Amino acid sequence: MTQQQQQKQQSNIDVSASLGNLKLPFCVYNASGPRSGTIEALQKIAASTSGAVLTKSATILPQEGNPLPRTYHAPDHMASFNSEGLPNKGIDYYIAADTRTAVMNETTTTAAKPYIVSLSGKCLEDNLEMIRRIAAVQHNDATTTPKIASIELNLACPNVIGKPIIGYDMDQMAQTLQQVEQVMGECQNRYHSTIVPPLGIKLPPYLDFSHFAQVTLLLNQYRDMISYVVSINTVGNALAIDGVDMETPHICSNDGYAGLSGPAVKYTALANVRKLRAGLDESMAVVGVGGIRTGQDVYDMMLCGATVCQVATQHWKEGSVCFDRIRDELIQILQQKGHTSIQQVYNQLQPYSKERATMARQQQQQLKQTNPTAANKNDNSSSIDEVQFYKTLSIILIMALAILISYELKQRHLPLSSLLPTE
Ligand code: RRO
Repeated sequence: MTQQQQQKQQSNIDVSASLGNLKLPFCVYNASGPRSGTIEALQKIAASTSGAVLTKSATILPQEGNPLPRTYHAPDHMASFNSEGLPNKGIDYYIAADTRTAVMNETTTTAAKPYIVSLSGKCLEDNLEMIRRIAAVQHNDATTTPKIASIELNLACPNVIGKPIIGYDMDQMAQTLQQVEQVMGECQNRYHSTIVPPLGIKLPPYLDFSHFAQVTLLLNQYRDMISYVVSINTVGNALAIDGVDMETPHICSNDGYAGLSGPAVKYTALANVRKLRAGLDESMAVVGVGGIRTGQDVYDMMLCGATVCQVATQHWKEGSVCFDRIRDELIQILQQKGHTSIQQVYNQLQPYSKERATMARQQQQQLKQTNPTAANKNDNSSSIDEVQFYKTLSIILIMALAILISYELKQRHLPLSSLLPTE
């Protein structure tokens, strides 16, 4: 197939998605957190391929966050740490009509993308007040102002010193959901039903099956209010230390304890998405987030039952160009697998079977013969093969050198000891 034909086929592959009643031109967007705290940062997301624009979690008032240094990237690129402590410009900044207009005017794609506001109040009353303000501001909007398409209520921030993660306390979470339902109902009555945007709930990672059972039982009771859940927030209270030089944590705030993100958490995120998808009412979508770097990572999340995905750490490190790259990679995978739409992958993870393992090995071998470059990309062992190759090459070179030296010594009638340094 020529490059032109390939491009034409690629453009026919549908990577758009619906999240509740939101339409996303691309099924991947930014996570709340890195590069989402200012109008300038949000404009870059709006101008990119990202399927939506999501703000940093807001508190009622602007705040600076925890003291620096409060972030750390491990040198192996597998893990990142943050104890940001909710630095943000305050809810009024993110919901102002001027902000939304300035941000969303940067959107260059023909399809509109949603503007979503994340909330992480310091207490329940703060979250309720922010929901009231969103309803009020949308009520006063001009028809041309881009809407706040959804609210992501963050019940999982690990970095507010002295405040436990709400998502781990089922009683507190139940009380929060009950109060939010009441306030959303009040706003709908006061204004108009479409004024209060659909709600997503951001969850912490769960590690025990009994916790998945508890949280899904609770969330299912609010199926009429919750459009989607976002899983996972960072793995709370991880510790990165500099044991070589400083013998201290890398991060100053909160005694060094910080939220863990990046590729290391991808496996926990996949499990959370799969367990939530299995336990939640079908009417609620699951947004997959945690360790997504590549198109393959998105594909894996979709297999586990994510409807759309968010990118946090990779967006932090690479900037908004990551969305273009991930989109291209995802389209290529879909094309290779013969899919015409990302929706065909949704929740399609199959149980392990020996037959599938054999089939996969055979497919990989075939691909190696027909397209070695693509096969290498799919095959994690290729880099291991490369290391093995260079090891063998080094041994051969060392042996050749030894033979050459011993030959030279023989020619000159010198003993081996003549190579040793003299006093
Ligand atoms: O700002 C933060 O410290 C932060 C938040 Br709100 C969050 O939800 N998750 C995280 O890892 N850091």
